[in-house]
Amino acid sequence: MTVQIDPAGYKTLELKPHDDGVWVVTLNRPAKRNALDSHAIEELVAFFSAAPRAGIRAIVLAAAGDHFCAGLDLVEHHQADRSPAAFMHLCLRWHEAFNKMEYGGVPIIAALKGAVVGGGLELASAAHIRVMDQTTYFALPEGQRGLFTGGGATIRVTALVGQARMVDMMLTGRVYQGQEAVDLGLAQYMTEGSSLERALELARKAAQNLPLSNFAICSGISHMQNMSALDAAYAEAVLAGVVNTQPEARARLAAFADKSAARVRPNE
Ligand code: 1HE
Repeated sequence: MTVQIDPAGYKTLELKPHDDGVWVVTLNRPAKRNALDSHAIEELVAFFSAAPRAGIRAIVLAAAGDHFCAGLDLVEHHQADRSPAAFMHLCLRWHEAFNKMEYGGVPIIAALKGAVVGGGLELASAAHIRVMDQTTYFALPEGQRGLFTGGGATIRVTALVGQARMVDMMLTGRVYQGQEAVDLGLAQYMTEGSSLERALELARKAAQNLPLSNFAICSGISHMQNMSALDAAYAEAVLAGVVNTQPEARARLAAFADKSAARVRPNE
C-alpha cells in the first residue's frame, strides 16, 4: 500500500522530505508569482493523491519568492483561448487537487506570505491550517478580471468567512490583511517572523499524533460537513469506533492512566 514519491519527477513543486515524516512542498515558480498553470495543477493532483499512501505524517505547503500564489495563470488562460468545456475540465482538475488535499487525511499547513489571491486563496483554503506573516494579504480579484472562481472558493472561502464577505470580496476586490484576516478565519496564526518556520513547528506537532487520528481529523471532519447532522453523528460514531480503539493508542492511554503522560494545562 505504500507508494514512493520521487521528488525528481516534479518541476513546479519542490518536494523536501524531512526525517520526522514532515514534507515541505514548495510552489516554485516565483518569477510568475507562483501562478497556477495547468502543469502545476497536475503536479498538485499527483502529489496529493500519493501523499496519504506514502507514509507522510504532515505537509507544509510553502512558496518561493515574496508571494504565496497569484492564482490562475492568467497569461496561459489568455493564450489558450479555452472553450467552456475545456475550462470546465480544467476546473475539475483543480477540484481534484484541492479535494485530495482537504480529504486526504494528511495534515497540511500552509505557510503564507504576500499575495494569497484568487486561485491562490482557493489553494490555501484547502489546507487544514493557514499561517500568515506580516506581508500576507487575501483577495478574490476574479470579478475585476472578468472571471469567476473555479477552484472551490464558493465552497471553502465561504466556509471560512461567510457568504456576505465572500460576495463583497468578489464584487469590490476587497483585500483583507493583518489581524482582521485572522479574526475572520482566513488564517489561524499570524507570525512576526517567518510563516514557514511557524508552519514547520505546527507540522512537527501534528506529526506526533497517530496517523489514524490525523486521518480522521483531516478527512472525517470535512466529510461530516457535507452530511446531515443525523448522518454526521452516525459517521462520527463509526469513525471513533475505529480510531479510538486502535492498538497504537494503547500505550498513550496507559501513560495517562499511570500518570506519566503530560496533562492539559493553560498557556503560561
Ligand atoms: C502572472 C500572474 C497570474 C503574476 N498569471 N502570470 N489573480 C490575480 O488577478 C492576480 C494577478 N497578479 C497580481 O496582481 C500581481 O502579479 C501580484 C500582486 C501577485 C504580484 O505583483 P508584482 O508587482 O510582484 O508582480 P507582477 O509584475 O505583477 O508580475 C510578475 C510576473 O508574474 C509577470 O510576468 P512577466 O513575465 O511579465 O515578468 C506577471 O505576468 C506574472 N504573473 N500573476 C500569470 N495570475 C480556477 S479559477 C481561478 C481564478 C483566478 O485565480 S483569477 C486570478 C486572480
